Amino acid sequence: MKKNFLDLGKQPLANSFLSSKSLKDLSKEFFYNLKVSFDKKSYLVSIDKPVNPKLQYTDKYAHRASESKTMRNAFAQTANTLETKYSPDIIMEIGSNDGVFIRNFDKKKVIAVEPCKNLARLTEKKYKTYPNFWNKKLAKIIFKNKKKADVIFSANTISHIPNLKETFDAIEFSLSTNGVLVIEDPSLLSIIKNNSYDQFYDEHVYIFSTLSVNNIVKISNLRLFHAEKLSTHGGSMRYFICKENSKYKKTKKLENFLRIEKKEKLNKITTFIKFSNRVKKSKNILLKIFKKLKKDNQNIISYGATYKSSTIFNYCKIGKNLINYVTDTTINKQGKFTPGQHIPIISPEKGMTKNVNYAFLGAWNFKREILKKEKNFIKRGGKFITHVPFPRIITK
Ligand code: JHZ
Repeated sequence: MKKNFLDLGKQPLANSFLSSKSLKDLSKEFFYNLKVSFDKKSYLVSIDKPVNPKLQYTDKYAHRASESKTMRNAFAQTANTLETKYSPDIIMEIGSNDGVFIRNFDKKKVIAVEPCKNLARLTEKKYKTYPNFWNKKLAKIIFKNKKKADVIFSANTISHIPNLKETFDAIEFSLSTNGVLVIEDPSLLSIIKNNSYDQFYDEHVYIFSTLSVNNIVKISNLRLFHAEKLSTHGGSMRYFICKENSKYKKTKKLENFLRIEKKEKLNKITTFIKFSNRVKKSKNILLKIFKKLKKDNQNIISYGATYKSSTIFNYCKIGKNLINYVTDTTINKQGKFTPGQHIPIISPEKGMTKNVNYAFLGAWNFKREILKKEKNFIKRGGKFITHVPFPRIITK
């Protein structure tokens, strides 16, 4: 039984950056109601009414996973660990984005699945890349005359696919007898602790907890046997899943995560109602900070045109009245406008000028990398604004 606990209002697609041409005809801008619910039976937290994936994963997909040094290093390290641990003959990635993970492997071993055609084109010359949505039909095509996968890896993708039963069924079909599925997604516990409600947007159909993953994989004859905590994306989890009858034993680490999450009451609706109240407070305090600075004639920009910040700007109604522009290193975001609030996006080279007094950390998950990069901004008196775990001004 699903119960809504959070209403983030009318939201655009977080990936729908507008060109100056599309700004002229806003009737085409798509909005949906972003409500988040909790299922008392499976403990799964999900968007109440997911958007059609065909509207989201188009050939204009903006996010490039290799854009930050932190993520390039994290993926290289993960690839190395999986290679050493499982020595896979075949490794498949679901949601290969710009190839930041697969490029660490011998190309003969790799199968990539990436439905955004602009991204699939980036890897298809070197790696076997399927420009399709992951489902059973595709799994049957891929593995028709091929040895099954020893490792299936998927970062920030499984939580994006509405039909989990079909997704996991297709994975179960594609794994070798002792093959391992390794998935990484934002951690529900970290979101609750950080008050990072911006992790809720159209693409994050699900925000997993260890408790919910443990339940949902069972419906496809899979078994969660191990979990690890990650620092990426403001707190993520890496889940290790195998076929029901394979050789892996449930680890103590996994049991510990399940215990912690029960202690933190991630299996109770009351936890999420309290979180929802904290979100409302966070919005009010953040708005107060912005309005006060603006009244004092301060120049405020935002750092990183993240999907996450689309939720914040549209929920808090932070627009061009409060933010001059957003900087982002991603070439195909530059020159565009943010979804819903239509704030211009420019390069950091153009944007991090002497006039800037405050920069909102849209990419707060890369705080360490950004503060290191922007030492000169801080030296000359520039300050950052963040909303995690509570809204405030920071310089370190
Ligand atoms: P970042 C996307 O979300 C969408 P976003 C997706 N749904 C998902 O799950 C996560 O990624 C993984 C820029 N940047 O990674 C680059 C700078 O400009 O937090 C990116 O555009 N300067 C798939 O968008 C953005 O910030 C910098 O120094 O919330 C970061 O986006 C750095 C470090 C980043 O994901």
